[in-house]
Amino acid sequence: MAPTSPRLHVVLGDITLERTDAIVNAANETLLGGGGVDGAIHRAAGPELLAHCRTLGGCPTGQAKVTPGFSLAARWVIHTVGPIWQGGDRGEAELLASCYRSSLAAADSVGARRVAFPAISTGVYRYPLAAATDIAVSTVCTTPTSVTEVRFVCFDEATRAQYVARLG
Ligand code: AR6
Repeated sequence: MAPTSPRLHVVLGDITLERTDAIVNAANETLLGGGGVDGAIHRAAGPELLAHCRTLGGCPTGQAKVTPGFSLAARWVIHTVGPIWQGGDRGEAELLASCYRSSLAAADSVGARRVAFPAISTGVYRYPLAAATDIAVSTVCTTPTSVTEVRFVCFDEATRAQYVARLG
């Protein structure tokens, strides 16, 4: 049977507290941690996550790699690397869409059915929020996947409002 689109939810909160199959990390190409949601996920997962990430050899922008969640409530962490916004003519939109597609494929590879996403690239990487939100929602809605539930976990009200405006 062909997979149907996942059910979509928008929540305000801290993604490290999500009790779900997999949370997505907005990482950088080293996969060795950083600030923002990446730092929060590493702190909450514990040092085993960094030790595991050291074995992965990094991750190119637009792709994703999956690890266990270690001390997190989530079983898996899907690490994806969003594009740094450079004005919009450096393939940023396609790379951001690729993050969402690759993360859903990574979820499928480990059988994760419920996945939580942060607003990839919209923090330190400065991707304009409205455009990033359009890509997040449209890509998740059009990518074939066995994931049944996607939660967009927003860290601030401005982000939540953007997702709500798109999802109704
Ligand atoms: N839960 C949910 N969302 C969060 C959390 C949290 N605990 N913390 C921050 N956010 P950013 P990027 C939101 O900067 O733009 C790191 O240093 C945040 O408010 O974390 O993809 C990496 O190592 C924003 O809406 O990720 C890379 O070097 C969103 O998550 C670089 O930052 C993304 O912001 C990646 O930059």
